[in-house]
Amino acid sequence: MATTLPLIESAKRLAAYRAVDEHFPPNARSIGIGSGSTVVYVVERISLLPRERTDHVTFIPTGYQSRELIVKAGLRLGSIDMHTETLDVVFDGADEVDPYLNCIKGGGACLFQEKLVAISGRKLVVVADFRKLSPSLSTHYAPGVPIEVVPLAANYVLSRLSSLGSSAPTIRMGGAAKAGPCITDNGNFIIDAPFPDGFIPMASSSISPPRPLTLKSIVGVVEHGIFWAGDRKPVTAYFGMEDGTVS
Ligand code: ABF
Repeated sequence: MATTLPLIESAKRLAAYRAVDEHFPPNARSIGIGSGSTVVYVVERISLLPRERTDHVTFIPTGYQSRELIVKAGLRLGSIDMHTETLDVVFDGADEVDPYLNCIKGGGACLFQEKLVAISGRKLVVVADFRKLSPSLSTHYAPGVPIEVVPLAANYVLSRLSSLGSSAPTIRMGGAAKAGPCITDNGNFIIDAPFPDGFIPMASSSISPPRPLTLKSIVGVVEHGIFWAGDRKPVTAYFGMEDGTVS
């Protein structure tokens, strides 16, 4: 059965509403808000909460889009560079999630700030529709691993990624006309690096730890889009399913 757009949007909304209902703390002080279209429903649900639960909360964005979401919802906007305490919870989307809740993120080019905010939170709650479920990272999300790189180093990083087994690493083009490279909120490029063989399955995770570490060791790489559940506080995920359930 062809998956219709309304079905996908309904699945996103179901996941987002359930996540907020189960993880927005009664005495929240600071909440991280990720990027993408599913997180739109997270903010929608939060804005439906009683004002006494949200008026005193600072909402930390992960880029221009989530900043706009927070402001338009009339919620108090903060900024990660001005925030010192641990965030109560971070809600964010993902491009691909494996059974160990490892994620590929960065399809929206916000991965650096998403990872900075995620690592600053007590827990990360991922919200996604059923299309994001994957048996092993880099097998479903065709563009591959988004990697934020310093523009000057982009060609060097491309060559290193090829030597690491990426089949066709490419600099992501931006804008409607795709006339030039996509420029992130931090002034960098994004390289999308597909790894057709996926990641070496490990007992505790579906990705091989050296691979993410290897990516970070390439000169010019600012951050990569593999969010490895093993290296951070608890991760929870909510998937809106085609049959209207949430798993
Ligand atoms: C964001 O959510 C990005 O990391 C990722 O690309 C995006 C997924 O978008 P959507 O929710 O629209 O599927 O966090």
